[in-house]
Amino acid sequence: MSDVLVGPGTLSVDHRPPPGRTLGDGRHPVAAGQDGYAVIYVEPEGATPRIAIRDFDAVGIPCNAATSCGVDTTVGEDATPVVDAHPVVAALPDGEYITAFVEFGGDGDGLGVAMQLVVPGEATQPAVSFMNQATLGAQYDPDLVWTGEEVVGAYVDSSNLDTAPDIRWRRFNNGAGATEEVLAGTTAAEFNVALTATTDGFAAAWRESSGFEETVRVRRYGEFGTVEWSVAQPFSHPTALIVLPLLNSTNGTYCWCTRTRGLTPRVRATSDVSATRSSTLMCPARSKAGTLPPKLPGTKGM
Ligand SMILES: [Ca+2]
Repeated sequence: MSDVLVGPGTLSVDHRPPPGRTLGDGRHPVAAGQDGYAVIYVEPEGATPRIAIRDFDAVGIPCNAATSCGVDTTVGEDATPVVDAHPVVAALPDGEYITAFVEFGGDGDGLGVAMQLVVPGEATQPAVSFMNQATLGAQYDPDLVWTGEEVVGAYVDSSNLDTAPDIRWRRFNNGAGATEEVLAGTTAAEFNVALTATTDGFAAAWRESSGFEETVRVRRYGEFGTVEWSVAQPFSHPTALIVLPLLNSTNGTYCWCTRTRGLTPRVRATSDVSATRSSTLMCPARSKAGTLPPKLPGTKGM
């Protein structure tokens, strides 16, 4: 194996360091499908930050013009991405990718969540549309998932001034979006939503914060309705840095990483059978070069 740059290498100009690239904090900056996988990232240092996607074939070879796949395709050329665009991507079954990112001004009021279909190898990409329907104030931090039948998107919404920040979600089928719905809209602060496909639908996990109390909630939308459960964050702290819910539903186990300032990062898991079965599975020691982290039970494909 060898490391591969996701985009062309750039040189320094006028003794300034070359521009950098970041994956952002989106839950799914990488997506794999039947034909390969793609990485979406931000080049934040231009007058307008640039979002780009690089696709690889099924065995990991970077696609290029010779293989008729896209090379470092710009996403959102007709939009205004922000530095904290936190782009995400989901692979579609026809070799295309659906992307989402945060941009400014395009929805008519402040930040909004833009979506764009990416067709590898095409010189002209489809136009941007918007995931959010309510546009008042800021909509940001999206996630996307392909369920096998449709695209589901979710994002943080601040259009309801009494309860914001909330989380809304929306289904998309063949490019048409259904009416958006409130996924979490209490007076607590809901944020950091993550999505995953399940055997009969999808599941969402998010953080809920009220005062000094914090809870991770998980809701599963399936063939037989919805199931929701939650787990209090035992390591909640006012200076907690971030929680990244990492969902894996192959065996009903849902994991996330808790990173709290001054404490060891922890990976926790819960099952939709019973929230009381949640437990701390791993407290990773400082990694040694060449040492793989221990495997979590049932976390294949996260
Ligand atoms: Ca807006």
